Amino acid sequence: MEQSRITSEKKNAIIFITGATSGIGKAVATRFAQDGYRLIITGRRKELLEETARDLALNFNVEVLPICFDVRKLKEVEEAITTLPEKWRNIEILVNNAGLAVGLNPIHEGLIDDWERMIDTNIKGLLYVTRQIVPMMVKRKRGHIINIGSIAGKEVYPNGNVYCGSKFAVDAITKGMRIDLLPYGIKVTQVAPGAVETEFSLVRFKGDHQRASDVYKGFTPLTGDDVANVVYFAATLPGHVNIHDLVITPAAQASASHFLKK
Ligand code: NDP
Ligand code: 8X3
Repeated sequence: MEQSRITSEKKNAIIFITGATSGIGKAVATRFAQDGYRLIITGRRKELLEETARDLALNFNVEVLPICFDVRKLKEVEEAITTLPEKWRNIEILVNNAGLAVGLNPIHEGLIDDWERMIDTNIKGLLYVTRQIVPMMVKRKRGHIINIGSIAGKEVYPNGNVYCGSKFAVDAITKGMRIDLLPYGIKVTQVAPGAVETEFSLVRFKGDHQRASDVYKGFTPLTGDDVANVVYFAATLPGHVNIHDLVITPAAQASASHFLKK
């Protein structure tokens, strides 16, 4: 009874997903669209974002608002969120997904620009978006924030240094959010995946397709849909239930750096 009340209430709800032009974010948007949620989707690649919005609206008969901005740019984030039309302001679920790894170098050979891109996107970008959206949730005394962390935020692997650091930060920030937002009835969840085959490795290896596809050779990686199903599950539990933290890996992955490869 409780479950169905909450589920039907949530069906008209608005879900805000950062980084929905590909991979996990796009799969999350699709999963929620399938069940009739209203979506705000974001990303930097304007054409791709608008095409994604059109496809989702058409295929699932839902309202989709695409807003194009770079999570690293505070002014763009503020402008995008403060100017949301009135009917899009009651955001029920925020999925902080936009993120990336750039490079895989030992610390003494790391490129400062790579480090800054990861820190600015994965930590500061997540904070900029959260800071704009959460006061609206606090005011309404409801909401759910789902941060996409990583197994790299649980364990460090060789050459993962700064990417791992950025995801350890997401892990800590998620815990802090949960404590601070407790009085306002806002749930906070982290979903921390292992290897998921998306554009992630292509971005990490700066467009080197061979290196990117080698990452997933010899085992079956997760898909964006696998992670989206878990996000959906966490988001649609009854009101009194919250998942704090969920690590999901391919069956062939036992830790950040242990894989069973054929
Ligand atoms: P993708 O590269 O496929 O997707 C990343 C998304 O983030 C894209 O939509 C991209 O959109 C967006 N994005 C990146 N930088 C910015 C930015 N500065 N401003 C706005 N949007 C941005 O990778 P995944 O789907 O795999 O990654 C999604 C999240 O999952 C990331 O946080 C990643 O760290 C995490 N993760 C991934 C794992 C994996 O193995 N793939 C495992 C564990 C966690 P656009 O380029 O249009 O801006
Ligand atoms: C992405 C997974 O293991 O490449 O967060 O860091 S990993």
